[in-house]
Amino acid sequence: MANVEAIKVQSQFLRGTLTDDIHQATTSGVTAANATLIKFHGLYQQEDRDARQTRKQVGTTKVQQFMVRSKVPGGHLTPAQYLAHDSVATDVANGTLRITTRQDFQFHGVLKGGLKHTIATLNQSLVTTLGACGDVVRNVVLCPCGVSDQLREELFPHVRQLSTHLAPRTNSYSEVWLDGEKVASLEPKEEEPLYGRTYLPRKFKIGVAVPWDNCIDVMAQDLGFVATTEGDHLQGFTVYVGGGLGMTHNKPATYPALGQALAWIPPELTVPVAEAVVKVFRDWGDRENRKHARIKYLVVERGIAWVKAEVEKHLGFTLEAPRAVPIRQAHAHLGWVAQRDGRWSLGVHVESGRIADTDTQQSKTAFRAIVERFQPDTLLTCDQNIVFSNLPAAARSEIDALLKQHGVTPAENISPVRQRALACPALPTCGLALSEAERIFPAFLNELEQELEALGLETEAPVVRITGCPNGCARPYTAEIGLVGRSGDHYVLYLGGSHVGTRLGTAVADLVTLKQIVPTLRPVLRAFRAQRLPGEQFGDFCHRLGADAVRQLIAQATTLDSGASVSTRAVSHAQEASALT
Ligand code: SRM
Ligand code: SF4
Repeated sequence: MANVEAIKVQSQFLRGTLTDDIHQATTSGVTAANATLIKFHGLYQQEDRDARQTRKQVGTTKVQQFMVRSKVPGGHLTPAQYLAHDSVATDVANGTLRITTRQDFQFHGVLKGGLKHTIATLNQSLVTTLGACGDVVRNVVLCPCGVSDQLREELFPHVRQLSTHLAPRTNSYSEVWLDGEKVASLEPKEEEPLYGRTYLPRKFKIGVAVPWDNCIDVMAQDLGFVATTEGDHLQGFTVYVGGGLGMTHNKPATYPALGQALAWIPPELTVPVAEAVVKVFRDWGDRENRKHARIKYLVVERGIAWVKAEVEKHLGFTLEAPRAVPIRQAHAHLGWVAQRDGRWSLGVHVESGRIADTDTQQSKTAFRAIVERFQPDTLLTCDQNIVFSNLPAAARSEIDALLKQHGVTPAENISPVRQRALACPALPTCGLALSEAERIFPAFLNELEQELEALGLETEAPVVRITGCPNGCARPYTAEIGLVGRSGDHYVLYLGGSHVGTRLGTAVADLVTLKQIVPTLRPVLRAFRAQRLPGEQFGDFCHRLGADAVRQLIAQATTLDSGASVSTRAVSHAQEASALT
């Protein structure tokens, strides 16, 4: 058994010695076992890795800080919930709020003494952090498809039910963080009927999408539901199992995978089927090797038919065959949109999801002012953007002026390539980062925008995503251009994913320095301009050309440019990934 399994078993439903540990004033952090348990409570112990260098030079003690993740089902927040997050960011975190790639909010830089305040403030507004991280079902994501759409209204209750039904039940959360106080509608029961003492072998992710908008990357979820419709109404779901992206460099036994179609189900089976799939993972997932513990490995190794048979054993009946639901588009959800009820919603682009006040733009102040003044509901997107909904038409000009006054770029001025671009946090907070991501992304995107413009491709919107390591938090493997941190200044370049997240990219160049990424892309972009079919997207073009031809294009250009140094050898995991597409 992996060490984490023993920690879970001995923890008394995630209590450990946390109650004492968080009051221990002589240490900035918590014990190693508690550091594992707090993940289930939505917290990560971290060190500021910029400060680490100085600390090592001057020999001072390590100062631990915490990342706190709140769980926001379907990305939906009431005005009070948004404002609670805003105040925590100001009062006890590093002053920023970060929209995650799963529609949650994260705070960074919270000190141990600020944790209880953070959790209590969020709980007061009926937001929990329990189960935002850890070996449980994580936040359930949903396309914000049209705050104007009838369908979201029909889909959202499913998201809520999944979220509530699959949440951990332990009382330890309220005991440790809320001094035993329980906010009525968040009150958990002291037993874990689904999870038991060992919870799941690993994290488990669920997403709900519609065929005309895969902004949530449904095929990358452990369990994905794609709605089928009759007119404007929900008819049922085609269910996908076994998506997951994490891998380790040079370990071909680890690889990204897309979900495979399991069955079609009517809406009333959403929760029973989800529970059955989670139970199959609970009972059959690898509890020895955490690198092999995701459900994708069960699906690939035992086959989707085996998974279906196991799910049916739990359900006690046979499931219908999956229905084809071709996924057609994925939207950034930006700009003003008229709602069905006559009101309006506004999607605002947030670079890398970081809501902050800087010298050039004050999105944090602007967003707080919008929420305080107009009381909109807020939707966070899996592309790290934000949508304010239910706004009166009369508010539009005032909100536009407010955003302008605070330097927030309006949607129409965000270049197509930027709108859905994603970066993970990486340095300085993420302990697993091998390279930079969020901090270098704006400059990289500037360079890419200029290149696209120089080639006359500025209206193209290839999906670009970067991560500081191969864990895949910004989903680079389903992007059309994926950059994955290798070490320091070097990245692996993935091309050929689809614009709508239905195909994995392939690694076409390894150890590319940051400076060389755009020059490496240049010959491929030129070939795209010259040889694309009418309406063909960049990712589809790279896929049609094939990874070897793309590598050749890059190698030829590299030979011509004597200063460049790019290894185009195929990295072993790429072959695994493309074999699955
Ligand atoms: Fe992630 C671990 C950030 C979405 C795969 N992820 C981490 C940690 C907690 C680092 C750690 O374990 O010490 C990162 C915290 C960094 C920081 O300083 O904030 C982290 N992951 C994120 C977020 C914040 C990235 C973002 O840019 O928004 C996303 C939070 C989502 C949420 O609200 O729940 C985030 N992580 C993802 C996704 C994308 C998704 O789910 O759609 C993936 C790929 C899909 C998947 O799960 O396969 C992802 N994160 C991982 C993995 C690899 C898991 C694996 O199977 O190997 C790790 C490492 C681990 O779990 O050991 C990881
Ligand atoms: Fe950290 Fe890697 Fe995830 Fe980026 S992809 S947040 S570097 S774990």
